[in-house]
Amino acid sequence: MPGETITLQVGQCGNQVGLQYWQQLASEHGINADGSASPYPTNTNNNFQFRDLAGSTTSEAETSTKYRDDHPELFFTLSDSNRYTPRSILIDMEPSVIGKSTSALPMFNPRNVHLSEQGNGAANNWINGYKYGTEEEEALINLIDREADKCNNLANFQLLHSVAGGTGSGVGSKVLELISDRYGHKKLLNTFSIFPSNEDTSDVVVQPYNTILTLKRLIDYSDATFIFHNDSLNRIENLLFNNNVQQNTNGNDDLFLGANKLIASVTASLSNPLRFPGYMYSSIESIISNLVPTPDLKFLTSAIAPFSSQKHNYINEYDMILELSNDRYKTNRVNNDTNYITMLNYLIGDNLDQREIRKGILKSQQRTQFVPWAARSVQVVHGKKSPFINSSNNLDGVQITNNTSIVDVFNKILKQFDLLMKRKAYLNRYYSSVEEENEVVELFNQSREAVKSVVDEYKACKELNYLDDDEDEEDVVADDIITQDQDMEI
Ligand SMILES: Nc1nc2c(ncn2[C@@H]2O[C@H](COP(=O)(O)OP(=O)(O)OP(=O)(O)O)[C@@H](O)[C@H]2O)c(=O)[nH]1
Ligand SMILES: [Mg+2]
Repeated sequence: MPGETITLQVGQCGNQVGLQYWQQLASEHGINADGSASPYPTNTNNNFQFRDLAGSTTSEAETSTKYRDDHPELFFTLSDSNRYTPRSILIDMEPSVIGKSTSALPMFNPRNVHLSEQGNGAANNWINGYKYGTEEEEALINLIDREADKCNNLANFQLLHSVAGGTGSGVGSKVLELISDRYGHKKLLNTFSIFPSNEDTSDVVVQPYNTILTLKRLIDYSDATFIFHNDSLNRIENLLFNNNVQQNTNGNDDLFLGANKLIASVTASLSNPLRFPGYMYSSIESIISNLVPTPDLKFLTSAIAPFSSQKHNYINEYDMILELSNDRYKTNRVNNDTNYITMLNYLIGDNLDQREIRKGILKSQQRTQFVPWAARSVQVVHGKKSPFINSSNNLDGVQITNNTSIVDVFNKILKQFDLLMKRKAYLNRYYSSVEEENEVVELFNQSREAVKSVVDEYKACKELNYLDDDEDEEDVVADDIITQDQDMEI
């Protein structure tokens, strides 16, 4: 039996993504906004019927919790009065976003909400968020411990946040540190980290500072980080829904709604085999260990197949696997030089055709450029559709990969960071005295170095002898590759 997952949603982005995520999980398990459960449908002769306890006086809610084939309890607690509550902790430094979430989904436990008393937010400043998290350490740990105590067999913590603002980045970093300190060796810690739009100008000029500082904590404490890039999410949304996200927006909530649904879809799919058990993957640990071969290579990318497009109501398994390998649907940009380390395709549907899957795997293996030392393994997870969802698609697909496109993502951030740092632009927002200035500069330098080392690692992993344990040799390899890349640019 898999263990439970505790979610921490921090800051505006974390909580807005969190709302979509919980709405999706709730609908997949037939849980209403107030936490009450719908009766569990059973499939007889392809007609869905509600299981009934003939002659029993058992209430509808009890019936629905006793006779289930799914496992909502991995993500929800169930109260004595048969109400489901997300195993989630909601944190922000201003009240409006969480207020909207708890109104939309009263199933959230109000005791799991942590809000700053001042209520002004962290003003897009990692240090403000981090300092606040440090002051509130005890309250945060109490919340986390209390939720952990409710689990029989806690498997992992997952953090939803943006890396670029002040709260999700700064308080999020503190939360990672606290969890790692207390639970780190025993429990998995994974993050869903949203990266800002940086194609034109980033919407807040200091975002590269916040991103670099957050990345250092992700590098130090996370076991696996799923990266979502707002630019790529907008692009996929335009492709899927054939609209222009930038023009169809009115107000901040709508601006991110489509992107957040995409993130929620990937995040929910990840745990599909645990919540709707089949014969594959009985734990989150086994899924993550398939994706992350060494702790130095733990930044993951995903792709979402065009599940909502009317053109694609029916798609077979072969086509789905190929669609998922289409770079257009990746949540972070990849290019021709991208090498893959691991690849996991989730196909979620009923009665999957094994022959089509095998054909798809073979084709995808031929088309994918793997790093030379990795098993050229295109893996397929057979997910089950929720009996509560009456979607018009026969098959949903999500792909999660570990690949070297992270080099470009991180290099872009390093470049933006260096431009700011060279002129110490806006650096004074991060300190209030000369002593603090030195500390802050040191903190930035350490963080930059850590991010650069991940870039070097992902470059080095393209080599055949990457796994050799001769450190000197590895350094040489890294240098060689940098030189090669520079040559190519020229
Ligand atoms: N995908 C997505 N991105 C978001 C959302 N909300 C904000 N962002 C992005 O996140 C970054 C800003 O982070 P926020 O989450 O708003 O900031 P915060 O964590 O609340 O921190 P402060 O407001 O500074 O206290 C910007 O790059 C936004 O584009 C959202 O709901 N979805
Ligand atoms: Mg905010």
